[in-house]
Amino acid sequence: MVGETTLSEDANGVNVKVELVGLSPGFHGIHIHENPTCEGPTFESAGGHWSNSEEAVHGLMQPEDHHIGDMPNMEVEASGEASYEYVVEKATLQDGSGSLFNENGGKALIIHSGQDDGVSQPAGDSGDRVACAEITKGEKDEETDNPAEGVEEDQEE
Ligand SMILES: [Cu+2]
Ligand SMILES: [Zn+2]
Repeated sequence: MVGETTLSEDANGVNVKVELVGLSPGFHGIHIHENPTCEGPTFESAGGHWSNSEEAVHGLMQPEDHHIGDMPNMEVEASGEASYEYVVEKATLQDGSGSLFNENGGKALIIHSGQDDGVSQPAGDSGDRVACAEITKGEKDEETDNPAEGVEEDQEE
């Protein structure tokens, strides 16, 4: 897989754009996880979902507060290509409440093997972590290689 992630400040939060090729067709869970660390092949190093509230639970379909890092599924076309865009509300690339650089100095964008059902804990039953991009301040064009799975993802801010 080869992909590129672009993050930009939006009036309503942080705009997350992902362009990639080489992922299996269908729906894939995609979230912002709490640590800016992508160590393959399992990417457990990225930790759980980014949450800035004790009460938050997983899933955009939850009636109560959900993880700030929860996002809708990414749809990959039959060709293996995907073009994804979503604005993460209450998030910011600047300092202060909801900053992606609070706590651990950054975050990680993770794509899963399966679909996020929007309600199951802790991650929507979306399966293995198949791609990871580190989100850190001031480092552009960072690449994360996973020799074990041939995963490669570029990330820009
Ligand atoms: Cu995830
Ligand atoms: Zn979540």
